[in-house]
Amino acid sequence: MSYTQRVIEAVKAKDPDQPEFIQAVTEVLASLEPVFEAHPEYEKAKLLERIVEPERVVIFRVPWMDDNGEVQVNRAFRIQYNSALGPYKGGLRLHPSVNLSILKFLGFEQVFKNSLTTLPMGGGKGGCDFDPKGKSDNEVMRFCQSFMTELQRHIGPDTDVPAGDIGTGGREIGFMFGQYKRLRDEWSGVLTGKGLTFGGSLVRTEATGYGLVYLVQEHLNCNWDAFLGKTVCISGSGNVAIYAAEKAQQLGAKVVTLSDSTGWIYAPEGIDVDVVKQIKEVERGRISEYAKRVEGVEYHEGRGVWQIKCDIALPCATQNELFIEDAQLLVANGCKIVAEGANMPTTMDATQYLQDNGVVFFPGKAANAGGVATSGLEMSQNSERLSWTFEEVDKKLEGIMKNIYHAADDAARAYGKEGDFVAGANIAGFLKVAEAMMAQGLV
Ligand code: NDP
Ligand code: 2IT
Repeated sequence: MSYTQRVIEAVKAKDPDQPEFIQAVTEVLASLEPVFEAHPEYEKAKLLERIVEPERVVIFRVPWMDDNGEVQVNRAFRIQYNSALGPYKGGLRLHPSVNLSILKFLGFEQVFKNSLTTLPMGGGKGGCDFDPKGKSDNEVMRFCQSFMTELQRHIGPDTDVPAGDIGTGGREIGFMFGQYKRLRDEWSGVLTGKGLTFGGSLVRTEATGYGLVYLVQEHLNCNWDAFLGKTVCISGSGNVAIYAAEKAQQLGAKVVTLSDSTGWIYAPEGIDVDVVKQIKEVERGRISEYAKRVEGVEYHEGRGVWQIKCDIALPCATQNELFIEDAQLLVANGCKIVAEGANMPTTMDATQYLQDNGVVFFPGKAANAGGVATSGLEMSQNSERLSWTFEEVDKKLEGIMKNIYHAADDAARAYGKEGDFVAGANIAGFLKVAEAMMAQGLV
């Protein structure tokens, strides 16, 4: 058995109850085989055994009181995965499904994603099984304050810098920042995704979706092609989905689908992003509302966006939302590119099927890195007590995404896997972390 296979088996034996974590480890390690053939010193240093184990995991309770005066208790986590490249960096997910397996998969992926950005950021992830849906602003505030009352002991601008993820947007980051500042008596860039009046960066809201489209655009441009005239299917209707749709349409594509956990819409003439923003960002409503407000739009309960014919598919909702049956439909309908706006939305067999059938596939750790990259730019601006213009940040974001595309492309070629952006992104992201860990000794 190869070194990578042995480590995968060891992870399965040690954490059999963590399916998402096992999936993420398997997907990364399986593509690293050629790296260990070229670098036997990594195996001797037990680099993989160290890399799959988080440096630290904090689990804590979050007690808070709801609007009826009833006590609620949630379970929260912060996974400080790897600090070889910089302070732990990664989002906070607020969703009832949150557990150790999901956060370990996200933290593990984040290590390599952050490495690909070329900015000095280690990897981390956190969150809580709290569901912000249906809660009042006051309940969300009380939850965020209680959550930060414990989390503040473990984070800091040079230690660990959390940000948003599913269920955590500007409102939640604002409440958390306020509580951190109050408890520590310190204004610092300890969180990213802050409001623009208190240290947030322009473009951070748009960054993940825009970055996703910039990366695909670079691929198209390198192949004498463009977004202009393309039909795009997107899943989700949150932060990533909305700004992916906005940028794709700015570049002349037509985005025809969006979804949420209740249902999905098909808009043959293209989505009106302003209407989606009003429903999702302002009213915190359901995507079904869209079909009530815009003529000629179908709404369906359940899942189903991947059955719509498209050139480019951008899964932007959550993990494991694009299955082998969906991959078969996409291929049958002539889809040419799948790029992951979400983290690990495509199952392993679906990814394999897409790649085997000539679809160019961009994994999340490359394609959605624009969000955390812009968080890195927010940290830089906070450190120098300055804020850059929209154009400046947007240009830097575009440059970083182009760079990630070529880093993944080059690494794939260098290791005999031309066109395999999964292998390329994993190898390019891993090598930098590996080199840094080797240089820093046995820690
Ligand atoms: P949001 O909370 O803004 O939106 C999430 C969207 O996905 C909503 O439409 C939500 O529907 C849907 N969704 C969430 N969970 C499920 C589920 N279990 N089943 C079906 N639909 C679901 O989150 P983001 O847009 O920020 O995040 C989306 C994805 O992108 C996640 O995988 C996240 O990790 C990833 N990501 C986010 C970054 C960021 O900067 N925000 C950066 C990089 C990656 P509903 O409202 O019904 O729950
Ligand atoms: O998955 C991700 O990269 C994020 N949720 C963004 C993390 C960040 O620190 O901006």
